[in-house]
Amino acid sequence: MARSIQELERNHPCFGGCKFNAGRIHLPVSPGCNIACRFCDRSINDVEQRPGVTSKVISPDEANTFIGRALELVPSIKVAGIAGPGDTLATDYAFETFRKIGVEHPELLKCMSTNGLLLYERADELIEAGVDTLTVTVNAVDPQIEAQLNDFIIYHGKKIEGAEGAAILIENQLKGIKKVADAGVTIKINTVLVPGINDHHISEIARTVKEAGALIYNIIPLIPQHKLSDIPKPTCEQIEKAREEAEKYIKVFRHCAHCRADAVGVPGLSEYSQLVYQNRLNVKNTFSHG
Ligand code: CLF
Ligand code: SF4
Repeated sequence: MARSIQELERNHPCFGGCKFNAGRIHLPVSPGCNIACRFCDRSINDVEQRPGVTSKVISPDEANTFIGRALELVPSIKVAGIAGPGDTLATDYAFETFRKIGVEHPELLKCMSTNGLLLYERADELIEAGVDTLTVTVNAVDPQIEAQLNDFIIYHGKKIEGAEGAAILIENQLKGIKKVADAGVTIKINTVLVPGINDHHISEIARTVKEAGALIYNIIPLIPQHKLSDIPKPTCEQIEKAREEAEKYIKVFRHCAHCRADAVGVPGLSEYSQLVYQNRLNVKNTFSHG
C-alpha cells in the first residue's frame, strides 16, 4: 500500500523528515554494477568486474540482525535503505532483503536507490517487494551528454558503449520511473552535477523526470575522481544555480548528506556505521547513489 506524503514528510530523512531528525540504516547488500559511470571507482563496487562477486557486503539473512542493533542505538530510525555499494537491481539481494524486512519490521519504510538500467523490467518485482520510496540517479536525458558521464552499460549480457548504451539507459530510467510512480511508489531523482558536462542540462532533466512521475529532486556535487578526476568540484554558486533551475519544475531536496552505502543514523547528525557493522565492510568513501 502506498505511504502518504504526510507520513514520508514525518519519517523519511530524505523526503522532508530531516526536520524531525528521522534516521535511516543503509544495508549494503548489493554488490556489482551494470553500468560504468566515469566518476565512480568501480574497484570498490565490482571487485571482479562481474555482479555478485564480492565479500564486502552483508547478506540478506543478516539484515534484520543489523537493523535490531541499529534500532537499539538510534530509535529514531524509520527507514531501511539499500543504496549499493553497486546497483540494487543488478542482483536479487535487495529484493530478498526487503521481503525479510517486511516480515520482521513492517513499520520501517523501505527505500531503495538504483541507476535505473533495469528499472522498467524489474518494476513489478520492486512493487511486490514493498518498496515505498525509490531514488533513481539520472545524470542526463540526452544520450550525447550521458555518454560523457558513462562509458558503457552491460545489458542482457552485452556491453554497449557510448551514446548507444546511454540511450538505452535513459529510456529504461524514464519508462521505469513512470511505471513505478503509477503504482504509488514515491520517487526522488539524484543528479550528479558535473561542471562543463551536465550543468547546463539540469532544467531539461528536472522537467523530464517530473513529467515521468518523480516527486523530488536532489543535486549531488561531483566528487572528482576516477576518469573525471580533473574536473573541479562544483562551487556553492554552481550548486545553487542548478537547484534554482530544477526548482522551476520540481520540488528540490537540499539536505543531502551524501551518505555511504553502509550509513547508519540521522543523516548529517550522527553516524553509527562502525558500531553496527563493526568494520565488516571495507567500502572506501566514494560515490553513493543515496
Ligand atoms: Fe538512504 Fe537515499 Fe533512501 Fe535516503 S540517503 S537510500 S533516499 S534513506 Fe538521503 Fe543520504 Fe542524501 Fe541519499 S541524505 S545520500 S538523499
Ligand atoms: Fe554503478 Fe553507481 Fe558506480 Fe555508476 S556510480 S558505476 S551506477 S555503482
